[in-house]
Amino acid sequence: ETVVPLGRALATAAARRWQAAPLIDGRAEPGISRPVFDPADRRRAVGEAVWADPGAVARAAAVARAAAPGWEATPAAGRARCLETMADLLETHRAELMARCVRETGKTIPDSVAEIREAVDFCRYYAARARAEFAQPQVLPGPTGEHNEIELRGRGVFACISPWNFPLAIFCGQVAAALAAGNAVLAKPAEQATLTAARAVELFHAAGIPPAVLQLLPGDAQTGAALVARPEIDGVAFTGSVAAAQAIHRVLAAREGPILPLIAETGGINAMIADSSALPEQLVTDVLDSAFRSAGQRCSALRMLYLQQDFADPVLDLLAGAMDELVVGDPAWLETDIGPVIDADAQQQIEAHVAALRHCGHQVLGQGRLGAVTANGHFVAPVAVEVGGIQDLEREIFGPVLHVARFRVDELDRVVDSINAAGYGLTFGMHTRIDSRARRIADRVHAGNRYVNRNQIGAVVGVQPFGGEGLSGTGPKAGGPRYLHRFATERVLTINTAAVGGNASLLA
Ligand code: UN1
Repeated sequence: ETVVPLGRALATAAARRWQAAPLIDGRAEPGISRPVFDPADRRRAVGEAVWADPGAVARAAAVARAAAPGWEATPAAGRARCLETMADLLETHRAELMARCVRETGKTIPDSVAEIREAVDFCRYYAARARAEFAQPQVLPGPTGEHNEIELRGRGVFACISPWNFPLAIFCGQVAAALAAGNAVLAKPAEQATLTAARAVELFHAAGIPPAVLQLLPGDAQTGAALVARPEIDGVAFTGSVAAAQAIHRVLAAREGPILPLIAETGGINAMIADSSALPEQLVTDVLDSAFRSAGQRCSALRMLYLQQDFADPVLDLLAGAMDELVVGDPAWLETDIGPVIDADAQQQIEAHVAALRHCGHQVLGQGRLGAVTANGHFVAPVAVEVGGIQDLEREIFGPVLHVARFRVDELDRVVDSINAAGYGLTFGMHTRIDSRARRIADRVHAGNRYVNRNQIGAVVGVQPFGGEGLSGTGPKAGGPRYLHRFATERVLTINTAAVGGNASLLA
């Protein structure tokens, strides 16, 4: 296959050549095709998607059920090799994948580079975990005259339901984990990110994953509902909103038959605390990154910044000045800091939230620079708004909106209590030069990923395993050593080696 440069790949979007359709046993199913619009310019269709109806979901589920035992029986090293080939293909096809991330989901060029890197890392990391843990049983110590071993095996068929905000990284991460653990996969990408997922599935197949083992079901919540209701599935991996995770949980709970695992990675109302020993320039840099990178459309993003009151004014002055320099514009331009938000609905919700805070007299800082180019897209200027504290935020606002509150140092523990009381537990940031305080506060905060004196986004696969507690997710963490266990079942084999006649030959 020819490798296309980024410029040509971006131009392909204008020609509407990108397609997504239900891919069942390697065959694209026809159906009503819907145009997919560029969030940076809603007049521009960048491709077309056919959504999977309940019939397509049922056909794919039957194919997956039949294919699952063969994939489970494929040695872990063979499964791992396919994922390593996939990682190589992602790198070879970097430009065209980046173009899809940019034009389909409005990701900036740096964010699109990070997408590819994270997708590659997930494939390689889970391949390595499969080789380490799934290749052979682990012998357990026990009494003499007895042999005990434990092994990890695939569960069967996994439904992987992924979000639009990491159209390649999380899509590939879920799929790679399920495949590495020995499962057949029914992949349902978010309705706003089907074109990127469709290309990823083609590459998985080119890497050697059998078409019956990985099938694509583009669609919306109805497609997802049809999928989680299928009797053929043995588990669900979901990343997205808390409300959608709870809905899936209810559907699974109402089913007859075995109790199925749900791996849920959901949202957060993530906080950062900065005391007045923090370095203001470092703090402002990290706040800009954490709150506004990816237009704030990360579950890890900073939403609630607590500043010690005796240095809040100078920090807010610096922050407002820096925010005014952020360039909001076409994500394909290198100088753009903030691209569009995903769609009209997202834009409207964010704008309504900010308008409501303004209406209640909250002070709004910083505007960003909205260029003329933004008139036809779903662009939102970054803002920071002063509020009383995290208790004023009813839900996660998924956009470039930072909330700020001031605290006195004797209120520090109360601030931590209110962060914990919000019920989420994804990321947390602490900026201080008092080492003992950093550790003490980090210890008290219920959050899966805690960061000291740096930004609180961009967890690196295998280095910072990522995932939350409470309303933020079920764990164990993606990109961590135990993630594949959620996609697997454990089997123990016990042999009486002292039995009359001897069973030692069973151990051969
Ligand atoms: C998400 O936004 O859905 O650390 C999760 C980070 C990313 C977040 C991914 N791993 O910023």
